[in-house]
Amino acid sequence: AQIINEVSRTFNEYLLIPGLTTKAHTPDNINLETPLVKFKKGERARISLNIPLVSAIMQSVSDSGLAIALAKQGGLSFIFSSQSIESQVNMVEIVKGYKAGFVESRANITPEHTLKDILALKEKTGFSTVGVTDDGTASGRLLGMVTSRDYRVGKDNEHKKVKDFMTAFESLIVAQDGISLSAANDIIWENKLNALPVIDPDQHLKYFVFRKDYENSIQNPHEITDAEKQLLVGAGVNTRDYKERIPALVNAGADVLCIDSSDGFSEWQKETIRFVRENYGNEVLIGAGNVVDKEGFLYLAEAGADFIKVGIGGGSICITREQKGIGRGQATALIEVAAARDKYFEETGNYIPICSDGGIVQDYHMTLALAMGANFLMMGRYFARFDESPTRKLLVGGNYVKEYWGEGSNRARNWERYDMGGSGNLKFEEGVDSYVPYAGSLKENLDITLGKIKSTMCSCGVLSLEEMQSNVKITMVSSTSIIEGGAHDVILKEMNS
Ligand code: MZP
Repeated sequence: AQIINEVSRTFNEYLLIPGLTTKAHTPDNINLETPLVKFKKGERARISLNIPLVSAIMQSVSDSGLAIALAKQGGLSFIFSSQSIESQVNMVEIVKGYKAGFVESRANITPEHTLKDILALKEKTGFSTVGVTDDGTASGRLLGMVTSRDYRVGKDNEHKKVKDFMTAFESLIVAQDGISLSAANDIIWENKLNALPVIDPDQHLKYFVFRKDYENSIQNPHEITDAEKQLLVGAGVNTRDYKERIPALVNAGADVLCIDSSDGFSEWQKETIRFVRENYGNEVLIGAGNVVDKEGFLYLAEAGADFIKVGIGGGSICITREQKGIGRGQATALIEVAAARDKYFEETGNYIPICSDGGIVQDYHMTLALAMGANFLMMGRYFARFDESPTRKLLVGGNYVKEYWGEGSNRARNWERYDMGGSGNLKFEEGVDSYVPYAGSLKENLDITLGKIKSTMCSCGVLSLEEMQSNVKITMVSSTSIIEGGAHDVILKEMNS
């Protein structure tokens, strides 16, 4: 074997050194925009993000609820691929349909709630839509509230309930999957509803959108147009069923795809990218990974990846390093791949953004990763803590927690992510099932995190991520100076009380 003597390092072992802060270096002037996909010298990326954060391709992180919340803040989610094609497509459609009034809420409303309770929830959450689905699960998660058995449209008393809700909310959605358009229109006529039946290409009803003034008139059937598709959403794919999954996701309107694998330096990934290029040219955007060195980067760059993810074994729920002995300290992997990306750009004129995936623990690790050359960051643990993540919030040992499990755990059974060929199943676990501390709403937390990133950039005297990558100085720290960085040699009051 070739032995690399350089120790591979994590973010914790580095700090940023302040540069000159001028009067122009204020948080309001900081621009966090970043390219998501490759572009040629002198051109701009077809998709850029307003903030350099994406959520992990994981069951316990990226469903439509989180995707909507993050896209609204300028980031992007990759809807997890360890589910049926149909249900992944459904989640993508929910995000893309959001503008058409499809979904807006995460408050847990039960049939027991009175209108007064709901108004209080509305006040608290700022959500403006309440929804009803057939079974309260599946697509019900998007609204996660009441079932249409409780509030079926068309019966007098429930009609009243609909009316009550309408005084509190902008729109009410009742999913009645699969009803024909004419049956949907009958319901609307019979009940004198001002509702928009949203239909699929087969003219079957997907859902109604009720308007605030729903008693006034009857609207024409309404299909989601390309103008209403405003929120960005990505979707994970694997190297097994990509010939079926990719066309379905493209049809559903996914803006960008990403091959989800723990080790992306493989012919399987090259074949998957080739499938996209042969069938869609450069129209469909697809990222690949994960890699941890320049050879892996160059292989996927040459294969035609639109962005490349970096990181093996650094994820908070990941035990790949223990199980297989592969991986690399995240900071070292990132620094090497960023240098390879820059050299590749110099030589070919093609800039391929890189994403640092996994291992972010502190907010300042994000700033470090961006300064080390990441164009954007993928995080699981960070987002799993929020209200909008799809998992249960539980009270454990007196503290609120959210569930968070790895794609390589027995719970997720995402064997395609760890596929090394041969017959398909999860042969051994590479991830754990865990809890993370519950942290509240995505927006509130993200505002604080972005505030910290911007403040650090002001300290470093830079206004954009590009400037940060070229100008900032980073220093390694000894283990003793890491201790110096926390509160030390004092008796903390809260520990004593
Ligand atoms: P983190 O943000 O929780 O530290 O890491 C999230 C990343 O860990 C994911 O984006 C993915 O690359 C990786 N991951 C997901 N599941 C597993 C696993 O079960 C894993 N081992 O390593």
